[in-house]
Amino acid sequence: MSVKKIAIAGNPNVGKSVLFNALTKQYVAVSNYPGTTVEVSRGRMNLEGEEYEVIDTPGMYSLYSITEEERVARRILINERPDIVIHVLDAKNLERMLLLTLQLIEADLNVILVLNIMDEAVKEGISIDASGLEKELKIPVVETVATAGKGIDELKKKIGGYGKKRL
Ligand SMILES: Nc1nc2c(ncn2[C@@H]2O[C@H](COP(=O)(O)OP(=O)(O)O)[C@@H](O)[C@H]2O)c(=O)[nH]1
Ligand SMILES: [Mg+2]
Repeated sequence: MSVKKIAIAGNPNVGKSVLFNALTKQYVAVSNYPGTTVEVSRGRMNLEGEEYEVIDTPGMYSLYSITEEERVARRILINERPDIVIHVLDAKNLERMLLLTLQLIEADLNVILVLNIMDEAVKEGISIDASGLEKELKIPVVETVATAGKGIDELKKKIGGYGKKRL
């Protein structure tokens, strides 16, 4: 059985690595991306009998890369063609960060949108119509608090569902 690939992508400091650790737990390998000094972590996750490789990609603001980190992230997304891309964003900065979601969708990637740091968003009085966003973007959307493990089970369900429907 072939191993499906999941890339976790998004701006720096949105909780990608916390989410990566919540999904993978063990068998994590950290190495420099070939020809660069940028470190990329790869781990394994088993979900409903399906084996996945999970990749924690370097922070990126745009798919049209400027920094070496962004170039590595782009190469992983475009050259490695992961089966699923989890776009993690900071729910407090939803509008600004949705641009990258749209770029990922336009690049024909299978995107799951994770609205992370919902705890702080709620404290700031921000409420998000996640199901409206799902309908509008036509991709799965999950609200999470990665540091508290909230929403991780729902994310796993969406990953499993994506596997059955689209891959
Ligand atoms: N309050 C809150 N902080 C979070 C959450 N997820 C991540 N963080 C914090 O955000 C910071 C950046 O997380 P990290 O996973 O390193 O972000 P990355 O740069 O996207 O990999 C860390 O201090 C985390 O503890 C969350 O859901 N809520
Ligand atoms: Mg990180």
